Amino acid sequence: MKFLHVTDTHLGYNQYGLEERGRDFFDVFNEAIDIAIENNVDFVLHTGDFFHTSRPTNQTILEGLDIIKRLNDRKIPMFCISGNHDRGSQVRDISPLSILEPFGLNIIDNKSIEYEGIQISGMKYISKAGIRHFGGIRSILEKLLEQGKNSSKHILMLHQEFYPFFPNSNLYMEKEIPEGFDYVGIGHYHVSQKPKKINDYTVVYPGSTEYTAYSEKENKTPKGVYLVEIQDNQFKPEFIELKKRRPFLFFEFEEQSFVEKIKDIKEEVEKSLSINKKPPVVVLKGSISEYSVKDLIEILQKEGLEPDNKQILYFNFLTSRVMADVDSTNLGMEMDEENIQAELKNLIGDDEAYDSIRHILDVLKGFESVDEMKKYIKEHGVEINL
Ligand SMILES: [Mn+2]
Repeated sequence: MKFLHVTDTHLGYNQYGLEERGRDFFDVFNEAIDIAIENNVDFVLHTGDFFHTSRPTNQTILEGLDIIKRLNDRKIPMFCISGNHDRGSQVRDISPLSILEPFGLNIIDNKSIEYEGIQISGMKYISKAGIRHFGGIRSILEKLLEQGKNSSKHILMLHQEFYPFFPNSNLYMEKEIPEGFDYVGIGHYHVSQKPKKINDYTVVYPGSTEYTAYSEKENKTPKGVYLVEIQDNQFKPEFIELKKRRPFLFFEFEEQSFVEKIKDIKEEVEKSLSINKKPPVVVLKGSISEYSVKDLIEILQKEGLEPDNKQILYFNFLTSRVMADVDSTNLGMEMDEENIQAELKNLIGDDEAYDSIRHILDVLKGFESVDEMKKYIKEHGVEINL
């Protein structure tokens, strides 16, 4: 018996507003499916964030259906849970994964099923505010464990912020996950981890299939999936690297010697192009005081370095201003959702208040207009269900 464990595919994420980045997420998801098919697996596990948003575009839904169809054609079922990105607002709408359900996707949100002698349980992502409300997740997991008490092979699928991967989390695996499960597959943390034995179960974090936000730590670990063999009630996970991911090249620079960096950048880009088909994203990190990001881009252009989809896909500047210039703080900083959340957390300064506000924002994201929101509040009051 064999299965493939993939997670955090974030289908539909056009990072930096680029369609090419959207294609990248689709490419690596398909590469994972290729691996499943080549290895003749019995099923595929997906531990959340199949889609990047709870409102994928029609194009993205079609791409999701394409993935499911490829597996259906080979009679390989996929078992999936909802992550924080694709669970739906919970107030206004259901998870977008439900669209794929009639076409064969098996959603294991807070339930347990038996498949060819293997018990498969899953819990959809619960926010920090939700965890406080329930007083942890152990009681939910105990109920799932109970449903598979006669099985010697019990898989648990989770998408949660466990300590120490999320240093602010107070969810501890040893405390929250009861003994009795055999394989605990977890999504949400995008940096892949070596399988680890905790209590009597094996914990596996495959990590995301692509980068959703650049981090140096993440760039040092390969992107991939786990191929898991079940032999004599033992789970044997083997990491398989995904080769179709977009290469990211990282450079730290000093403003004064920026021009000198260009030689390094050119060399590394060439090296990357000789190994990878895809032109790289070039990440440039440094402090600036006299120049703006626009100035730096002009310097690069003069040297013939320009994003053109042949040599370099995109320049991602991670810059901070050294001078106390209020208007230009973080100029050019990549303001994606994770950065905005970090800024907001800083501003609020209180973890609990931040979690509640983030939860409310998540709910509000599900409304398409202010009128719609007003109507909802009028009908239901302002109490927001966790
Ligand atoms: Mn994710």
